[in-house]
This record gives sequence, structure tokens and C-alpha cells, in this order.
Amino acid sequence: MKIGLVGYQGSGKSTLFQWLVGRKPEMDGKGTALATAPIPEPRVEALCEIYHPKKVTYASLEIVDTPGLSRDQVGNVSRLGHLREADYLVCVVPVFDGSDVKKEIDAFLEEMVLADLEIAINRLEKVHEQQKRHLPKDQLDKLAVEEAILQKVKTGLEEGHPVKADEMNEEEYKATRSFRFLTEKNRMILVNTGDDETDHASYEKYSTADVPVRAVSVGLEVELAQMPADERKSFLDEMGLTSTSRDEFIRLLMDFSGQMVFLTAGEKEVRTWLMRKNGTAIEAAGCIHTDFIKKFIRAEVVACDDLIRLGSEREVKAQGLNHREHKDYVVQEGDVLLFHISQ
Ligand SMILES: Nc1nc2c(ncn2[C@@H]2O[C@H](COP(=O)(O)OP(=O)(O)O)[C@@H](O)[C@H]2O)c(=O)[nH]1
Ligand SMILES: [Mg+2]
Repeated sequence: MKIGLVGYQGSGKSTLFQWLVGRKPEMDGKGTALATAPIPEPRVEALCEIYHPKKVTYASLEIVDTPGLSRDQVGNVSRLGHLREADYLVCVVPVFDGSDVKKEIDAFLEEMVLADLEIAINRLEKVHEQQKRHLPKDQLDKLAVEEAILQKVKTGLEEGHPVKADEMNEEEYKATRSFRFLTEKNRMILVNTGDDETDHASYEKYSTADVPVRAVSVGLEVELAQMPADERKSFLDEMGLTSTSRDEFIRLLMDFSGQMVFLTAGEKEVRTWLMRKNGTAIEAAGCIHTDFIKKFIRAEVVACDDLIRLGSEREVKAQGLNHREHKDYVVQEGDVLLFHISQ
């Protein structure tokens, strides 16, 4: 799961990266940095007391820091190109410098629409050039389909509408997939407030059905993350400041991006895995190994909380709380799964 950080230059993306992954970004030649942020899962510790595993592995999110956008729009499309691979976007909107939050949010959302519009227009130009050539009929037919879709997307973007996958038919969906429009991606806005902001919740009212808004003082959080826990608490109390922990924010990201954690547990390894919410047992099996999809026989399921409460698999079984499931079982957050596969 790749989480792309976007925003204007100086909005606090690299500071956010540092907070999430625990170190400053080391940029490659394109101004991009990639690192993983482990997903906190407090229940792992309790499982370790049951299994005493040789190894513990946490699922993680991949965080991609990117070069910031320029407010004059020059070169923005190529800067945003790095994000086309991202599964979810966090748009960082700065207000720590006193900017008006509503204006900043609107400006940035419009920036993404403009970037997509530029992509649609460029592609349309290429399609029109190809249409002038003497190509075989099947190729011309394909181009005509693509042109119609791009025109529709372009008109929508010109009216300020994001590209929406759920409003497309199969053919349109396939064609737009390859362009990887930014506004088509799920995203949230992170308002980066000044350290002295105490009412972070008040920013949530800027959320829309498509784009949730949350506020964090990212600069302050980086400082807090470097303090020992007890010092952190007294510092916050003394200064009258409020904080969102990194773990809370990662959980929020998981929730907004439609992901959840399931677990596998044994004496060899206790491990957390990431999968989409409402995914099925066969998808979970595929997360572990693509081979498991073909060889899937059934899954043994135990709720992590039952296992921890009762202290052993044996006790869970004695109470009849384990269940065997087929491949279309909808995995629940915190399920501990054991897959039976054919040899
Ligand atoms: N006061 C304050 N300054 C911040 C905050 N976040 C970032 N900054 C400052 O803003 C500048 C740009 O931050 P950076 O993370 O590099 O922005 P980027 O260009 O989006 O990567 C740096 O000087 C940061 O110290 C914040 O929450 N509060
Ligand atoms: Mg940066």
C-alpha cells in the first residue's frame, strides 16, 4: 500500500514523512523518497506471550515523499508524475504560516484538477494526431473510443469535477486507468497547523464526502516523537498543547484508505498483514503467497481478542470460538488466520 504525500513546496511533506517513518527523507534524483512505516498493532505483544515466536513482523505502509508543487503551476504535471503509482494520497495543506484554511484547501484541490486536465489535453492532442494517419480500422476504432472518454473526462475536469471511477463503464474505466489521474485516487487532506493550535477538531468541518480533512501540527509532532513518553506528557500539559500520536494517524490512514489488519500466529512467527476492508479469505491467502490462491482449501479463523482473552488456542477451541471458513469468507479486522492449502 503506497501512500503518496502531496502539497505545495514548504507545506510540510518532508516533515510529515519524518514523523511517519522516523527519519528524514533521502531524496533520489527525481526528488522522491520512499520508506516504510510499520503499522502499530498493540495486540501483537499479547500474542507473543502466547506463542513466544522466533520472529515478529509488522505490516507496513509505504510512504512516498515527493517534490512540492509550485504555485505558478510550471512543471507541476511532471512533479506529480511520481504519484501515479500511489494507492492513496495525503494532501498536506499548510496553515502554520497563517494562511486561510478554506482557501488553501480549495487551491490545492483545484491544482490536482488542473494537473489532470493537462494530462487529458496532452493525450487528446496525441490521439488527434494519430487519427489523421492512415491506420487500420480496428486501431481507428480504438482511438475513437479513447477520444470520447478523454473528451468526457476533460469536460468534467473543466467544470471542476474529479475523475470518478464509479461513474464509468468498464471500457472507460480501463482506458482512464492507464492515465492514472490523480483526482481519481482516494485522498485526504492533512491541515498542517501551527504548534499552538489546540482545536484540531474544528478543521474536520471542511471534509467532503470524497475528501476527509484532519488537522495535525506536524512540526510539533516530530519534536514530540523525539521526547521520552513521560516528558512528552508533561510538556504538552505545561504548554497547553494537544497532540495526535503517530499511531493514531497511521490508524486513521488505514481507515480512510480502506485497509485493515489480519494476523497469522505460531511459534515460528507472529505477523500482521494488510488487506482491504471486507476482503475475503482467498484475498488474505493471496497476501501471504500468490500460490495460496490456487492451493486454498480452507481457513481456520480465531478472533485475536478471543485468543488473547482466553490465553491459548486450546481454550478457544474448547469454547467453540474457532471456525472453519471457505474462500469467500469476509475477513474481519483482527482475525487470526491459518490457511490449509493443498500440496
Ligand atoms: N511552524 C511549523 N513549521 C513547519 C511545520 N511543518 C513544516 N514546517 C516548516 O516548513 C518548512 C518546510 O517544511 P518541509 O517539510 O520541508 O516542506 P515540504 O517542502 O512540503 O517538504 C520547514 O522549514 C519546516 O520546518 C509545522 O507544523 N509548524
Ligand atoms: Mg520536501
